[in-house]
Amino acid sequence: MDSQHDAPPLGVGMVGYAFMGRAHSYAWRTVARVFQLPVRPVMAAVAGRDRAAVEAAAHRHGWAAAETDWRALIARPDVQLVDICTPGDSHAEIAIAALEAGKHVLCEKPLANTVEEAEAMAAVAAAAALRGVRSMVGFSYRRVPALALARRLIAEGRLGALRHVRAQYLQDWIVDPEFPLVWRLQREHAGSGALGDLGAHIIDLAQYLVGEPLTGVSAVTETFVRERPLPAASSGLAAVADGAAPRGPVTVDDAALFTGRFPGGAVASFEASRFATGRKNALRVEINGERGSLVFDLERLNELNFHDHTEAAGTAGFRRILVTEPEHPYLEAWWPAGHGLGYDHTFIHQARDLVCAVAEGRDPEPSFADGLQVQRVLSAVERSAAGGSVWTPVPQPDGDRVAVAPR
Ligand code: SOE
Repeated sequence: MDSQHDAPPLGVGMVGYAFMGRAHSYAWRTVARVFQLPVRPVMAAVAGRDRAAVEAAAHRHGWAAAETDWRALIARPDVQLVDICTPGDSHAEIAIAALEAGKHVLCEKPLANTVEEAEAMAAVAAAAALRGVRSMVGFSYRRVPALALARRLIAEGRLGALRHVRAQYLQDWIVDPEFPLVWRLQREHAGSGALGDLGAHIIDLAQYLVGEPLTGVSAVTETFVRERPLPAASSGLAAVADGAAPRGPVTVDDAALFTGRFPGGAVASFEASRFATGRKNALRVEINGERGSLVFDLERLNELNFHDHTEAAGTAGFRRILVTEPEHPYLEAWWPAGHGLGYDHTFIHQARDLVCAVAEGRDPEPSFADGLQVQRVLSAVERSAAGGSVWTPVPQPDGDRVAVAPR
């Protein structure tokens, strides 16, 4: 019999089953078939408010049972790990309840809608960790093999002292002003707009790749379309004007642009937008150091471009590393070299890293403390933009404010 079948079970319960829930379900279904794991994830139950819809989702995505109340899901004895795939306004309540009930937690990004919520979550997570209860934030792009390789190369000093971080995350799905006012465009549900949804990813990636937290930011944000038609199912958000379809205010940013500084001296620029026509899911990062540069583009996610500036100038230049060799991060379990991976694999790698940490009694990364740090940057960006792009320090993980003024 396959050793996986002998591994002890780890019951997983998931809350929410929309886009992220589908991606996570796929990962939970697949992870033990690809990686040799010390525990065997069992898809015990999924929770959602609508009984018919959640039962259909359970059936379709492979969950053994369905619950209509997330509290019932947490209380199930066959659930040891709670995977939170809901909008940000419910993350804190669900995560704290699960951790206090002794259940490990995977929480989708951004960790919360406010710094206060994230602080509470990080405090509960730190206390839970002392009891062996683990928590992790779903910054899935850390699990792109090329980006994990970039991290490895930077940590090995292959770029030398870092000078520039240039990060963009661009989409275009709400360019049409008639696109409805979905939850992602409402501050009370999403916390912020492109900033928290897309900017959170590139903030986390930049901090992960550099290995340092941002010390401060200067930002502009913009909401290009300020009113949108209400989604068919919602009501009570706005008045009907002269027989027109009811509309409601967009209460989040459509785009956020900001600069930042790292303690080691690198300067950074970030751009997150849902209005970059033609850009569907374009996440790009370039890092320049004194000894070389790295470039990553999610649309070519099996590749990492590397320029070694210590090579002779006559032949130096960017070269493409095809990140599909067995020695590359995560690749030992996949296909022969050259047979690339995709967006979906990042969620499988995330599930693998989490269950290994749980089984081995380690704290996984990114931790809730890392999620809190990203939340502090998001908040600093909003405060900077509101104050006319004023330089805004980011409180540091040790609690001290690092007073870094722009030079
Ligand atoms: C937004 O469109 C979104 O789905 C993000 O919420 C995800 O985190 C990202 O992976 C893809 O884009």
